[in-house]
Amino acid sequence: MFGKNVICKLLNIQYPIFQGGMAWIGTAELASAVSNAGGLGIIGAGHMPPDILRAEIQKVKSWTNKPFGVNIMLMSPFVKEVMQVVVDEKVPVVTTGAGNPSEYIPALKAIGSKIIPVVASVALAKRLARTGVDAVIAEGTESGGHIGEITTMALVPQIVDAVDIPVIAAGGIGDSRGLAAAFALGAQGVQIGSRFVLSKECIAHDNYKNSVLKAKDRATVVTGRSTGHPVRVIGNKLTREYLELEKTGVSVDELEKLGAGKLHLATHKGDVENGSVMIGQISGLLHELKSVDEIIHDLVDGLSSVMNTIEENCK
Ligand code: TUI
Repeated sequence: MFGKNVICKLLNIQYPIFQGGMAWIGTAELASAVSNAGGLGIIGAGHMPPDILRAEIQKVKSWTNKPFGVNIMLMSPFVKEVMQVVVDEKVPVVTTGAGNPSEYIPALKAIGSKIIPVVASVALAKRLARTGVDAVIAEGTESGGHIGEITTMALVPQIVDAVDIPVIAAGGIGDSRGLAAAFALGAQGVQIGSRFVLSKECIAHDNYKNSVLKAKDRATVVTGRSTGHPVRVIGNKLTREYLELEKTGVSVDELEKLGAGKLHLATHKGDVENGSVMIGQISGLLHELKSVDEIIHDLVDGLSSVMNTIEENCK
């Protein structure tokens, strides 16, 4: 299976399944486990300083000899330095998020990295396809963390029709049905975040995992629409305060002050009331903690039953 899949051939991986490069959560532990299981593990650089990122990359290199990636958050204050680290370390795959990575593409291509930006619109997908990126990740608004406006269902086929490079679907994919749906929309691969948060290898605090386990379909809210940087998180004390402040029309600076350090507070300190529990809408579907290996095998093994269901409905 997947012997002819263009993403598997492009990246030399077994399954066209990326683990979203989540800040503070996509550590060397999770990324190496996903790569060892045949997917593409991705270190989430988030706001990481360059020396910490270099150490994470070196850990992944010592824990797997399979391809892996780094996600660079383009709003990071260290973006230039972390780009230099991925170039120095010759990271095989670089994904980017939260912006336009055009200025960094020549340096990444020069060292042979595959560059696969996350996009949330057709316009940016088309612009980046012209700059020679290897594929794009079309991320719907169902995703956790920093998001765009368009749903995965609407975004993926529009991007598939607009570009002639491979498309990886992201946002709202949690099981084999989501994987098959992504293929049905024309994507050649998927990126999955929330499902991997509920893995044994993920180092997030138990309180973080438990609040994801408890989450139902309407558990998440979107903060930061007024700042132009919407973020999907589980509704809690912090989001109630934040959304109240947004209504009063305080400055972006004030809102950013309230948000600072809150992801780490939740992922590492386990304060899921005052911290930021970034997760996708699909968390309502996720009820179990499993190993990365089991998650990947469930996704792949479940495909044939989904195909049968599709055939039954088409008879
Ligand atoms: O980047 C993400 N998700 C993230 S990054 C993150 S770290 C963070 N920490 C604290 C506060 C806020 C964020 C948490 N989650 N996903 C990829 C993604 N990229 N989603 C949406 C976009 C995007 C949005 C606009 C990509 C490009 C874009 O275009 C800008 C332009 O110039 O056209």
